[in-house]
Amino acid sequence: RLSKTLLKALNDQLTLEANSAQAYLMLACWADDAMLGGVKNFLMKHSQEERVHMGKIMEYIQERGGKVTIEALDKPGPEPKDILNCFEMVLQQEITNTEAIYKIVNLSMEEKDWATWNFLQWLVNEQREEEKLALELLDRVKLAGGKGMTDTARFEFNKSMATTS
Ligand code: OFO
Repeated sequence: RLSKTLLKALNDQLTLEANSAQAYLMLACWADDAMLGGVKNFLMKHSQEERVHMGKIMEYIQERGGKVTIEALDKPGPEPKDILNCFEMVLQQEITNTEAIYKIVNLSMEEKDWATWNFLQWLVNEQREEEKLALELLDRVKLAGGKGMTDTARFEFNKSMATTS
């Protein structure tokens, strides 16, 4: 059985994943408005990934006999100022998610709940990948000119994002 503390932490994480999905959705809509269809595709895929994380946590809580609580979501925002700011927000969000997951990993260790610890390793690996990708993309935006990107660089970057996942 999950302890009360771990159950609460996992439910909070479930909400955080759902909020991350909302935040990616907001960024995707901003990209659409900014005529960045490739960037939008990428952000939409990531919004879905966050929903997958949410679903996995939900299944895990239920598998351990815990009660899932579905909370209201936060309004994401404000929208990014420009393409550089958009990818800075992506990286910051992933870092925040990683930190939250590490806290639950610590908790599971303290409680010697090895099943939860083991389950969380999947998320730890997932976050390592996501932070790596977010860092790479931020570098790519900077190399393409960052805030001062020319229209051509913007076009090329957007095109390359359509196939990035
Ligand atoms: Fe972006 O990964 Fe979930 O937490």
